[in-house]
Amino acid sequence: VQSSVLGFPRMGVLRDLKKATEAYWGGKLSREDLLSEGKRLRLAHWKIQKDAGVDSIPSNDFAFYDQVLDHIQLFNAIPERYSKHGLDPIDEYFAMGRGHQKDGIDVPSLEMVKWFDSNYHYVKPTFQDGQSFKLSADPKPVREFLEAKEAGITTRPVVLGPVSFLFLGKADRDQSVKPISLIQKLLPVYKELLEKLKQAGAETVQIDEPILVFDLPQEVKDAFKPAYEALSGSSIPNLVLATYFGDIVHNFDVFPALKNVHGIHVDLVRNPEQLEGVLGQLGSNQVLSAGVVDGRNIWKTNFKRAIETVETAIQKLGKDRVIVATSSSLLHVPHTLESEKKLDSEVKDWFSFAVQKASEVAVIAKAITEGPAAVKDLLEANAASMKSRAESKRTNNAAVKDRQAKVTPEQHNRQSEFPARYAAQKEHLKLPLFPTTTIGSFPQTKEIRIQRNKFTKGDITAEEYEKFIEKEIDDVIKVQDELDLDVYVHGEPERNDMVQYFGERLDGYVFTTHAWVQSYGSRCVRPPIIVGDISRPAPMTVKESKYAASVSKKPMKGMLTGPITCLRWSFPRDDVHQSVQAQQLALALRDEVVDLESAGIYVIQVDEPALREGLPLRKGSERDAYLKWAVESFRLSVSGVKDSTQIHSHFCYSEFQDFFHAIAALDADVLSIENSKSDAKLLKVFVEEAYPRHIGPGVYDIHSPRVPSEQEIKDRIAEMLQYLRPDQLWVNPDCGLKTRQWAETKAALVNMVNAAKFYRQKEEKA
Ligand code: THG
Ligand code: ZN
Repeated sequence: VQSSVLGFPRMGVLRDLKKATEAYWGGKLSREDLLSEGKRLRLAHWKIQKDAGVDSIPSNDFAFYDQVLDHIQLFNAIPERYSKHGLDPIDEYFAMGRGHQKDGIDVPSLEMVKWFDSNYHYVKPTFQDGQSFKLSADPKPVREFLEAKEAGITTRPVVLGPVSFLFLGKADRDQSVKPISLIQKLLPVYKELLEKLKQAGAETVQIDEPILVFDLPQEVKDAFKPAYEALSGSSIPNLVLATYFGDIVHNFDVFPALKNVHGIHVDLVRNPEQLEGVLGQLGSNQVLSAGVVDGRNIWKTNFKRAIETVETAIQKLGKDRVIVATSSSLLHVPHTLESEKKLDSEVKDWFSFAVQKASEVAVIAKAITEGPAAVKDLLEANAASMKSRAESKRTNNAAVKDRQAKVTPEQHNRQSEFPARYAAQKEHLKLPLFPTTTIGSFPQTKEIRIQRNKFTKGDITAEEYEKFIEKEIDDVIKVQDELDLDVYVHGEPERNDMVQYFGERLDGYVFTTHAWVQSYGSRCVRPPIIVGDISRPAPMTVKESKYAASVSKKPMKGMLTGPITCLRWSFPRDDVHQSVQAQQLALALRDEVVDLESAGIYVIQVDEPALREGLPLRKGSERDAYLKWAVESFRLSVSGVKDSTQIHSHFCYSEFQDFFHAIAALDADVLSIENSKSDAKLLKVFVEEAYPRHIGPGVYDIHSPRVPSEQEIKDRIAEMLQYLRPDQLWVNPDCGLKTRQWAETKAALVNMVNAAKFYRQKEEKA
């Protein structure tokens, strides 16, 4: 059998690509040097996979910003507002990815959205009424295939399939075109591309149609037939059609339309149970690419189990018709475990990052092709790692399991219903009408990053760092005094990424030094890893919040990240259901919430920005089950406090209509939501559903440095009051202020507080 990798991370060992692109954007690296850095990385990554023994090595998986954006340029689906300036192709590309504000040009970026249920974001294609397509002059997949060929490596180019490319896009603003209706116009361009690849020497192309894991509208399903009839024949390379992040059983009616493709790839890590059905659907010559090495998580593959899965397929298809593959692109895992010098050797032995996973597919294929004896030592070492993990003390914590067994239904409920809580909070907090607050973070200045780095490196002592943080807190409190806000925050100067911050303070987690994963463009995250049962050895945020409360004359808001977000933005365990891990996190956070209350913090915000992205990709029972345990874990985390303590939560998106009941079920006393860019009509759902609690729809957009005028904010509040009661409305920006500068932050907040005061006085007179 052959081995294959569906895509490799492109950042490089030390986030080389991030550094190069950011240097280029900052004018510190030439275009030529940027392009050659891209080439160096591609060659390095092909070579790693070749040396690992991978048979089918991907090309065109590299992207300077995002692989979907590459296709927008490849097919010339570039809105005119980007193309009309005559920018160099790479600058036009970055303009779509991140906007362009210089040389007299001012265009915002295209929209960026989450890639399926991952923490990666892709750039959403936008189509025009009357959209046409044209293959770019020097098509990137062909160029990169030839580049690899020249280096002596024959690759399997990866392209996003036509149906997914359209379905993952949308009509451009003010346009009404239905993307899928463009299929006939798009196909000739795909055909031309595939023919060019064949002429260049590509025998096989990986064509990704991951949307097959969704529930698809009929007209989208119907588009597969003309698409894959057009993309077949002797002038076209063999196609391996790849799906991932779910099963495709519900879309088996599309299979007849795929009869001309050479092979089908399925994710057997996420959905091993689909194997049997898929085997039954394959045509008599079709190949199965079996995704048995997890592309989304960092766990070492269980060779025994993977080999058994592949053998099941071989029994039906024979060795020539099965490929051993990663479940998805390895884009979602860090580059190499080799860089982790500080990881405890016990746990390090359980992990596998992209470089190691490339070896895993090759070893599994070899074990099958040549027999287990050929890789005896590797199989034995793997079995030993599996055993070590299963039996480790780090994995199992009896006290945590015991506590989980004792969780009662009442622990998910506050002491009283909202009206009684509100009465107690009113008495206790004495907040005015239209209370003003911010979402948590204040600008993270260069100085903060410098001091944090010094502390991490040991250049300053813990005491010096603590003094520095206290001074930063003093400063933001002074600012809030001057602004006359009503509920203060401490500004979070001590935190880097919030999930990383909490992961570093919880038992059951380990964290890495170099394990970065691309989140979007040049931005990366370093997810902490959940290895075992989670518990909280000591308070995590109480020191800073308590200090802040001690120097502030108004209520101080404690700031926590909720259990679902901690779970989803970490690498979770794969040996325990996610609901169990979420409950463990919830219990740890519950203790933190109670400790904050005991320390005199009576407003506590627990954020769940990842709640929505965790929704299973298909509607139905799986979604309902997720929402049940997700909501329960949030409620468990916040319900240990008195009625007089006010629980807030914040959501970074305004598309909550389809998911309103889950948000309502959180039972948070105050909900702040990102609404500043959307129509206030979206708030109608709160009226229709008779939502009783309090809401702070963002009154201005923090994603831009623009300072909104007082009048603008007043107008915004007026719109909101068409839907929300005056006693229900909070006034706040639409998200944290971490990425903003101080000058614009203060100016905007002055206007915001004045606008709130205007309505407060008006209401008091009435
Ligand atoms: N944390 C985590 N995941 C996330 C977000 C987060 N996923 C969704 C969304 N927020 C993604 N947004 C970002 C925003 C900024 C950065 C990364 C993801 C970012 N990263 C720094 C960089 O790449 O330079 C590194 C940060 C660090 O030093 O820790 O700026 O908020 N987990
Ligand atoms: Zn937000």
